[in-house]
Amino acid sequence: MSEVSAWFREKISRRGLLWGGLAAAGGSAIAGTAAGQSVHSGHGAASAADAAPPPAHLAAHGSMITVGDVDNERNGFDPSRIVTDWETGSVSKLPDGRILRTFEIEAVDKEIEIAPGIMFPAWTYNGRVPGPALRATEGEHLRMVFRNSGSHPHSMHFHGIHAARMDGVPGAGLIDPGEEFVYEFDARPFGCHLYHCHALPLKRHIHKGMYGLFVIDPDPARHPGLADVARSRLLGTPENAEWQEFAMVMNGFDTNFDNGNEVYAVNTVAHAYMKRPIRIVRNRPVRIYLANVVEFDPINSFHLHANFFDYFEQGTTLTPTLRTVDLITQVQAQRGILEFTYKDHETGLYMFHPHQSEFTELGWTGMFDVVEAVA
Ligand SMILES: [Cu+2]
Repeated sequence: MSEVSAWFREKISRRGLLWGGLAAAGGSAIAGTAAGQSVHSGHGAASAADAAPPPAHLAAHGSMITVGDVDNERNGFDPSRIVTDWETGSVSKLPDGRILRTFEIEAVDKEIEIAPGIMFPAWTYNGRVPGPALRATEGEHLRMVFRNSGSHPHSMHFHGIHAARMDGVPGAGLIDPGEEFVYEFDARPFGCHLYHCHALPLKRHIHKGMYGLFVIDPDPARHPGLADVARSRLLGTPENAEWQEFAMVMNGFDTNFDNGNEVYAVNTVAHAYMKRPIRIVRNRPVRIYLANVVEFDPINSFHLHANFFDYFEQGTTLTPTLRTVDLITQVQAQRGILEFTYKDHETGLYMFHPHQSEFTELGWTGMFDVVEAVA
């Protein structure tokens, strides 16, 4: 058989078996771990302030999205909450007056449900995938207290600037189960960064779920020419409060360990934002912190429907690196900030998805529900 036809047959089978009405089969042919699991239905997703109720027509069979609901409560995290949930740690003052920001992160083995009835034996930071979206301000001193309660040696490798001995491997090295290590460094440069485990085999440790956003907001005092822009990014300022900010990590899951993904998503749960669209207020600007951590596939992308956005590659500039685009591509570990508004649009549902149709159909697609101001 030619390579091409084998490839085609495989794509058809993974898509056809999992999605649409056939999902009632429980996905057991797709996910080894899902064999014998019943399809979960009737679990209402925990309500989130920014999540709209599922549009009836999308919940129907045959709409090319997963059937049934993931049990967010059992997972211990809800994509509708993760998308706005920033972890800011605890703050104290150093003797020299600078801010010390401390984060506590624990590696935990945990089986999570990534699509209705499809369980995945994940390795997590703080019991969630992606791990907590860490957020700090440029110039602060950061202390990352990492405890490994998992079954394998892990580490934390931060994208950012730090000493060799604070690197997640080599440098600090691997942290064994039961051990603790404290990573310490200053928060720089500002931007939309990433952290992940650096244990080998790297692709396994990453695709099992050990990654998260690491956002460093710009300090307006350090950017006099663009202080207003910097303030709009700085969490906690009135200028920032106007923005609707979302944390999105594009990820994928190899459920049968064949070095290919069977399920794709943004923030882990297939089609979560199709079933519960992300509500945005029409006349307020939107900012997305977006990272790609998909393993096995070289690139991912983000396409916005009916609109265009400005893009800040890696988030390390205060002026856009791309203007007026409706699609960006990201290789593995690439990330950036998207800014846009729907203020001149009519209200309604606007889709976002990668432009790799296969990823879209296998779970990575969502909707914004653009509404007038909410009282
Ligand atoms: Cu690891």
